[in-house]
This record gives sequence, C-alpha cells and structure tokens, in this order.
Amino acid sequence: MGTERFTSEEDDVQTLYNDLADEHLQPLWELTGLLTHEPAVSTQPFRWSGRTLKKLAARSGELIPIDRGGDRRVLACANPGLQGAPFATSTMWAAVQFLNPSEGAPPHRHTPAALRFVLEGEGAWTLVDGDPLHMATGDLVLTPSMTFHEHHNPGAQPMMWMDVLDLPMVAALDAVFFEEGPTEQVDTRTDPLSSSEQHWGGGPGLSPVRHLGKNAAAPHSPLLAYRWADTDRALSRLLDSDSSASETTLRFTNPFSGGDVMPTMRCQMQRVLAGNQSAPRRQTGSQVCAVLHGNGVIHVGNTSFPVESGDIVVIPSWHTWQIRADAELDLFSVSDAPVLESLGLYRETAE
Ligand code: 1HN
Repeated sequence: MGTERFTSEEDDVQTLYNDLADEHLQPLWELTGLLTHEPAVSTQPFRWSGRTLKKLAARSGELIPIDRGGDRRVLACANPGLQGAPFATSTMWAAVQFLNPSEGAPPHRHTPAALRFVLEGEGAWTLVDGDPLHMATGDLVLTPSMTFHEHHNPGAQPMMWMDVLDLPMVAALDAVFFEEGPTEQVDTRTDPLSSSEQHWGGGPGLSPVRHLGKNAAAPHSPLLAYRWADTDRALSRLLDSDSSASETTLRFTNPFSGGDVMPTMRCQMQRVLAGNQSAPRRQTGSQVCAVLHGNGVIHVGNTSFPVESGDIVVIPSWHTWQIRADAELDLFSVSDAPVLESLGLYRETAE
C-alpha cells in the first residue's frame, strides 16, 4: 500500500508531494496529532459484567471442545476503542478461561507473560514448568515469560478464572515467540503445595539462603502463587493499624528483589471499606481491574460503572479513577506501570 499523498494548491508543491509519496516519504509539516499535550488514548473505559462473562463462558464450555484454537477455551475482552483487536487495553490482554471437570489444556510456552486471578471457584491446577499450583478464589498465579504452562481441572465443578497477558505490548515490540510443550499430554498432578511455595512461601520476610543467589538473573518472582488467605490477612492488618483509614492497597512483590512480580505487569489489591470513596487518582499506563468482593461504583474519566464481584473494568492511561464502595470492596488490578517506570514515562497525580 502506498503512503498518504498530501495535496497542495501550488503546482510545484503538489509535484513535490507526489514525488514524496512515490518514495514513501511524508512531510512532517503536513502531519498533525503526533505530539499531543497529554496522552491521546484509544483504550476506552469499559466494564465486562461478571454475570455475563460467567454465562457466556459456561455456554462456550458446553459447545466448544478445548482443542479448538490454541488449546484454550478463552473469551477475550475486546476494548471497543481498539478497532476490533482482542485486547483489553493497548498493552494488555484480559480474558476469562473456562475448564469443565476432567478437562485439561496442554502445555505450551511463549514470550508474553501471563497471570491468572481467580474470581470465584476452586479445584483447578496450573502447572508452571511442571510445578502444580492449585487455584482457588482470590489466588494470584504467575506464568512468567517462556515458562511452560498447562491447566487441568480434576474437580467436579467447572472452573473459570481471569487471564491477563502483556501480549499486545510484546506484539508491538515484535517479540512474540510461541512453542508447543514437549508432550501433547496434560500433566494431571495435584500437589497440595507447589515447590515454588515450599521454597519461597515459608513466611513473611523469610528467604531460603540456598536459593538466594540463583534467582539473581530472573526478571520475575520465584514465588508463583499468592494466596488469598495471606492477602486478606495483610489487608486487614493494614486497615486495623490505622483507624482513620478507609482504604488500603497492597502490591504483590517479588520476595527476592522487592520489585514487581514480573517485569511488565504490576499486581495490586485494593480494599475500600463500605460507605467510603477511594482518593481519586490518575497515572500513565493502563489497568485491568477485577472486583473480587463487594459492590459499588467505579468512576473512570467521565464514565461511572456500577460494579459487583466478578466484574472486569478497564482504566485507560491518564484517566482519573475513583472507587465508591457500597459494600466492602476488594479490587485486584494489573497495570503496565513497571514498563513505564523503567522507561522514565510513569506519571501520577492525586487529584
Ligand atoms: C494462553 O497461553 C493462555 O495458557 C490463556 O492459559 C490465554 C491468550 C493469548 C495467548 C496465550 C493459557 C492466552 C494465552
């Protein structure tokens, strides 16, 4: 396809523009919208209802076998601002994945990093490089870049969870690689405690000396599962420590480095007590949020979404957002903030 042919009323300038277009060149002086005073954001504020996601995922579970298309039964959240792309934000994929009892999704690995967050249910396992990680409500499970991963559900109930990947960002960088696993067979092991947690989940601030040196080069957390019981206890203690506080936020961190769990995605959990509003905030970079518990309203830019547990909400870059909790609200969020921070592009304002 040719590049845009600019027009001029002066004949010799028009001739120049024709010659430029033939050479795939564009005159900057005719271009507008390249440098905006503030980010020109295509990603739109949006909410996917948890009830609807659950119903449509269950219908997919009845109709669609798991081996059709990518070996995963996944409904991608497609942001209406992104021209039909199956992306929740310009940098992040978000989706729900559904597994029937006794189903398995075979191993593969890819450069885009992924995480799973469970909004409801339990009884499925994700194996990360062969390590079986149980999944239950409120748990965060990591599948860092290029780790083999597979899922299976030995339970009696179907299971659904949210997937978030940095796929659009890795695709924009032309760095997507994908490989099938060494076997077609799903590994159906179900250890009660993963090896990752045996080594790194022993207790607050306790790191195994034997493994400390080994993780130095890894860009992601060696702890691959963050359990709801721990997150819940930490949130409660933070709020108990300050009787005037009406909200608090925890960041999921790499116990080895203290940094984010993965180099491209930041994970946090915010609790807003019933009858309160969080402070309004805005920052560069986009967020995918999921309501774990409670209900209320999330204001994003000029839009207000009534939310309840199970809902997924997108907060685009540089949009002011605020939470109103009608019932105590726990909001899990994933953002691309580590990337913006490491590139010197992170900005934040408290309104
Ligand atoms: C993927 O590997 C999974 O392994 C889920 O569960 C969703 C979306 C895009 C690309 C890879 C999974 C995915 C995905």
